[in-house]
Order: sequence, then C-alpha cells, then structure tokens
Amino acid sequence: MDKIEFKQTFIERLAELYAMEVSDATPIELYQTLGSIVSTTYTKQWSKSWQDYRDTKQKQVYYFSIEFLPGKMLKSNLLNMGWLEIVEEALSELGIKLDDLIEIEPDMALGNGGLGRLASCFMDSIASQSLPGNGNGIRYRYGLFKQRFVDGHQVELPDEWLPKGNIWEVRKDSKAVDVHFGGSVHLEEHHGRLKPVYHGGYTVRAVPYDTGMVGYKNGTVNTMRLWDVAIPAEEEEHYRSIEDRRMVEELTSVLYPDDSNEAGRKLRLSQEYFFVSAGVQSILRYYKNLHLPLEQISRYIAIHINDTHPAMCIAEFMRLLVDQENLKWEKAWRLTLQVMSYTNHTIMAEALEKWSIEMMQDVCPRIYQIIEEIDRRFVEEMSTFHNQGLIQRTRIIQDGQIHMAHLAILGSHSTNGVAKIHSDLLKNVILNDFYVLYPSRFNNKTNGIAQRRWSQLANPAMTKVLNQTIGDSWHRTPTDLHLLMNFTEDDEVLEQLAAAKLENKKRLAAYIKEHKGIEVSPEAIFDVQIKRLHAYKRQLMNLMHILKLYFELKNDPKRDIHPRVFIFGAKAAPSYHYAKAIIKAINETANLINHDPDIQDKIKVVFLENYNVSLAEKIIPAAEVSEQISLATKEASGTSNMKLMLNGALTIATLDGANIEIREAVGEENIVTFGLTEKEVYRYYQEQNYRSLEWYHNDPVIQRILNAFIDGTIPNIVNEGKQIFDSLIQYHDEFFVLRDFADYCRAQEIINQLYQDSRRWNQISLINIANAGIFSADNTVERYAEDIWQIRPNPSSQLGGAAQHD
Ligand code: Z57
Repeated sequence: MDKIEFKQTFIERLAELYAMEVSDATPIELYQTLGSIVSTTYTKQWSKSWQDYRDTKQKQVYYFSIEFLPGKMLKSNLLNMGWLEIVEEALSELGIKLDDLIEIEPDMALGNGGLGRLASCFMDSIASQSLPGNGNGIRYRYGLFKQRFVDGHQVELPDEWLPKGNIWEVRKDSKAVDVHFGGSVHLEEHHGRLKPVYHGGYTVRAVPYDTGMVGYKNGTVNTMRLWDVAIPAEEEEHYRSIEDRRMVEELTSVLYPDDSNEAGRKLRLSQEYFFVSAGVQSILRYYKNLHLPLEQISRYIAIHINDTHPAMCIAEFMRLLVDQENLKWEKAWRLTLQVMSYTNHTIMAEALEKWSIEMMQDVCPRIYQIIEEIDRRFVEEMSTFHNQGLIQRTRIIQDGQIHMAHLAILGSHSTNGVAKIHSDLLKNVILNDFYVLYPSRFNNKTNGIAQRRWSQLANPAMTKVLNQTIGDSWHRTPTDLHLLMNFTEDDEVLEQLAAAKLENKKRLAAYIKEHKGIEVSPEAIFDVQIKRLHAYKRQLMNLMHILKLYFELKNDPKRDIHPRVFIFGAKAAPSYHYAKAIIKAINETANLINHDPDIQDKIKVVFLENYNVSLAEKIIPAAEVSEQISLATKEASGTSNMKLMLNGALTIATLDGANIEIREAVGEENIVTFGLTEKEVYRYYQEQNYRSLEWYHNDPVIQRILNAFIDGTIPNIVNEGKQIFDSLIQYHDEFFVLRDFADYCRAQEIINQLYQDSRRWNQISLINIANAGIFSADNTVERYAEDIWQIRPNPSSQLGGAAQHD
C-alpha cells in the first residue's frame, strides 16, 4: 500500500464507519478508523498463517501464561506490517498526528511485570521468526490496577480497559469449550478399566478471544488466545442465584496484582485451572481434527508452561488422554513428558506455588486424583534406585501440600532458567535434587526483549542515527547492531547519538513537568530505576544514596557533582505494606529535596505514577543510567536491564541475573558493577554471620541516613520510616542493603566522574547499544524453538523461513 492509496482508504473507511469527514472526526474515531484498516489488512494473513499450519500439519507451540503484557498494539502492528512511515506521513498530510491516535489506545495490562512482559516479547518474536506459536491465557476484565499517589501514598484504581473498546480481539463462540469445577469424583470399573464418575460441581463455558500477533514484515500472524468465562445456555437453571452468577463472572474478572508472591487463594487456583483446561481441551480438539494417531501428538504439539501457574497442564493433559481418549497411563505419561516444557522464573521461596490438598480437591477433584497418582508412581518407581531422603524432598505432595514446581519438573522434558546464573543456581542449589535425578532436563535460556519495540518504536531519534550509520539490517538481525563498534572513535556519530539522547531527555522532561510539575534540566544525568517495587530489588538502597548526596550538599552546597535526576517507576502489590512504605518514603524525600533551595537543582527525585509499558516507552529512550541493583542471586534475569542498555544507558549493576551477561557483552569498562557476589551471599547464609547492626554502628554515613527515617528529617513518614528502619536493624536486613551500600556509593561516584568526560560517556553509550543485539527475544525464541519445542519456521512464510531480507 502506498501513501496515496492509504489516504484514499482512510477517507473511505472513516466515511463507512462514521459517515464523517476527517475534519469532523474526533481522535477516537480516527483511531478506530486506522485500527480497522490495520486489522482488516492483517486478517487475510492471519487466516493464511493459520491454514498453513493446519494444512501442512506443522508442529506448533502453545505458550501458556497467566499473564500477558502487550501494552499498546497500534504502533507495533504498523511497525511490523512495514507501514509505520507511510501511515505517519499520509496522516500528517491529512492533518492528523499519528502520535495523538496512538495515545487513545488503552494499554493491555494483563500482567504485573517481567513475567507478563516477557510472554508478550516472545509472542512478537515467535511471529517475527515465522514460528508456528500461540499464546494461551486469561482475558481479565480488569487489568493491573492504575496507580495514583495521594499524599505520597500509593492508591489503586481499577483498570477498566474493555469499555473503551478493544479493536484487536475477535470473539470465537464456535471455539468455546466447557470446564468443570468442584463436586466429587469416584472411580468405577468399566470394561476392565477405572473410569471417573463425577457428582455435583458446576460447568462453565470458556469462550476464546483471539488477537493477531503480527510478525515483522514476514506475512506471519499468530494467535494469542485469551479465555473469557460464560454461563452455558443449557446450564442456565443451575445458576439461578445472583451469587452463583457472580461466582462465575469472578473467574476472569481480575488479575492478581502480586508479582513474585503467591496469595494462595482459591479463586487464583480456579483461574489457573480454567485457562489450563480450556487451552488443553482446545489443543486436543484441534489435533483430533487432523486425524493423526494420538501416539504421535508430540510431533505436532508442544505446550510450554510459563512459571508454575499453568503447571496443571500436565495433569489436565493426562486426564484427557486417560479418561477421555482411553490411553494407558504409561503411554499417556510418555506423551505428556514429550509435549510439556517448563520455565522457572524465580528462586524466591514466597513465589514458589504450593496448594493445599483440600483446596485442590475442592476446585478440581479429578486433577487432584491424577496428581496423587503421578506422585504415587514417582515414589514407587524411585524407591528401587534412590534414597528416601531424596525421594521425600522431590515428590510432589508433601505435608498436605502440592508443590507445583515439582509437578512441572517431573511432568516435562525440559526445565529452564532465564539467565546463566539463575539456571546454574537451579541446577546446583535450588533444584539440585531434581538435577541429580534428571540432569538432561535442565537448560538455560537467557531472556530477551522485543528489540524493535524497544528501539524503532520507542526511540525513533536513535533509530534514525543508527540507520544512517550502519544501515537497517539490524531491524531484522539485531546482532548487526555490532556494526556500530566500527564507530567508537567517530566523533560525528558519537555526537549524533548524544543529540538523539538529549532530544529524548527533553521529551521526558516535558512529560515530567506536565505530570508532576517538577522542572528538570535535560543537561542533568537521567538515572532510572523502573521495575516492580520489591525489597530484593532494593529501591531503598537507591533512596539511601540519594539521601547521602542530599546531606553532603546540605553540608557543602558548593560540592561539585554533576546534576542528576533520579527517576523511579514502580507499582507495589496492594497488600505489600513494606513496598508501599518505600514508595511513601521516596515520595516524601522527593518533596523534601526538590523544594530545598540549598540543593540548587543539583539533584531531583521524580517518582512517575502508574509505571506501565507505555510509560516505559517514554522513560527508557531518555535514560542514561540503568539501576540494576538487586541482591546477587535474587533477580532471576531482569529485562529492563536489556531495554535500557539497548537505548544507550550505562548499567550500574550487581552481579545478578542477566547483568552478568550484559557485563560479558560490553566489557568491564562499559558497565559499573559493585556489591556482594553470589558466592559471598551464600557464604553469609552458610555462616549466618551477617550483623546489619554492626554496619550501622560502624558507619556514620549509614547512621545519619537511617536516622533520617525515624527522626523527622524526612517528613510525614512516622510509621513507614520506622518500618523501614526496623527492617534493616531489628529484622537483620534480609537483602544486605547496609552491607552493599558503601560499594554502591563508590560505584555511583564512578558514574559521576565518567559523566564529566562526555566523549568517553558517549562511547560507553554507543558500546552498550552495539552489544545489545544478543538480548533480542528473536534469538531467545530461536533457542527455545530448536532446543525445547522442536518447531521450525513456517516454510511458506513470506521469508521462506530462514532467508531473511527486507
Ligand atoms: C515475575 O515477573 C518474575 C518472576 C516470577 O516468578 C513472577 Br511470579 C513474576 C520475573 C523475574 O523476577 C525477573 O527476574 C525475570 O526477568 C522475569 O520474571 C522474566 O523471566
């Protein structure tokens, strides 16, 4: 489609939809019109992709995730269709700013943070690599809450994203399946086999809403299928009371707002079984329509379990094969192992899912029976070869609880971590017992990001410089960013990249002014920490360093530091009081510092509200310092570290998660690391000799800072300040904040020094961009495809699978 054609189509479509002319239409109508053109265009390719997969019986992967976090899709779809520039120009000739229409779309926020965003980055890359892959999840009516600050406190507002109209989804009533909950099950003998007989309980209908996942200029459009719940027409009489109906509606009503923390609620377990059962049933129905032998299903189908939330896939698949398809247990189990694979995303104990037997019996009694049988056979089989201790530690059911990670590992052929250090910790420490039993199941797949969204889409200024300097092969082959390494001494390129950064900083400064009323200088260092608020991520340590600078400037207003703006974006789980206390403390400190004339604008603190994908797209291109300061071993991978690096920020990092691989990629001179190492952290655990109180007593700087939390220096945080102080002293500073603090300050001073030499700084920035290509999710999903899923690019995609040229 060329510009003239597009303008014609746009005018016609607007007339068809609204009987209007451009000059009369509101931005919403213009947005709907553009969205309609985009979706009707890719729909042809969508059904073509789908038919290709079916007709040629290609193996497909189904990525089961309880969260997806795509953000806005209009610009991404335009980019991937290759339409972005033409549409931008054409609209502007019609007097319309594309950016204004983009703002209309609500963020699709069906996820909390890293886990959900990773799933969406993978959806983009799977389609962009012409891989046959589908998402499977829940269509929550309310996405992650909207965050507001009231007197510095986080307040949560519901995220009603659907009434605004979701133009990308297609409801498919004909593909609905029924899911049974509750009641009881007993087994009866039937022709020599035990068959389940269900009593009571209730059946709900799962109705899919499909969304096209548009690949990058390759004609591939895959499907993200999200399930909504409905009351089946023929079951109406079972749901007569309002209470019963409400119970059903509740199933897909809200996303649990806890990241890396398990609530252990019955509704959550019901949500898990709902999307697992609906997804697995629809996969099996599809497979049976291919008329292939069930014994060969693993040649055609792979199911991926994203964290343990969908781990019941294993039991549900067994249920369908054994109860419905009459396969023998042993055969069904062999197929299940071949089909299933699992990714672990955390070693934090509080995030590892366990369900009580009673609750699971209550929600899905047949699934419980099957898990019990898997567990029984495991114990029986292992008893001849292994010691009881090992068996008891690895079995699924222990002390009345079902360990979902154990189910996921024992019921799949692959378990992977999400960064080298994380996968090694799984093998050698956290899951070592399982590694001893099944060493070949364990592997690493370092996370990756949707490169094009986090460069071309979010950062057009930098993109322009890169295109002029190294061409545009990096759009499809992100590792071609390495061509930039030829320009480390090229002053013109260094200046141009710096100019692009300055432009982005000015835009962010305007956003900050508009939304917070805070004036920040674009000449200051933009220092960014954007991620969920969690104690292990140590936003508190960042705040303590800010306070240190503040006190130094108060003592000596002439102290020469380069002006810095500390930017935070973070939501806290509504029930996570400690995290909320830290939000309050940051907000009050911001108030204190930003209004103190003694500081002369040398430091500013900005906590932007409602951090989400769209806000990330505004912050990241403007960032110069990337705060990745979790306690070593705690952050499985991190992904904002990759996004910020790609946009030329210098990372200040602990040796945790993917930070380690970033250091390997850029070299030690182009990253600033500090803090305890993995080995040192584990030594402290072993010797149990960390005394945070001693670090407080022996360090007057730490004393002055911690006292500020309880002596009124930071105003209005009487309770929060005490809670924070106590966490560090009385409760022994679980995440070694005091232990790492001095080294963190040393690292921050290095950054301050480096910034004085702008050429050196610009070189570091360039080197970070140049080496970010390996963190493209394109590469990551390619490794999953080859090593775990055994799927290949669709040979009839517009790129013919492997040959990839624009
Ligand atoms: C979540 O966002 C992550 C792990 C979890 O177990 C849950 Br629940 C939610 C995050 C990790 O904390 C990050 O380190 C990682 O980069 C991300 O998952 C994607 O793997």
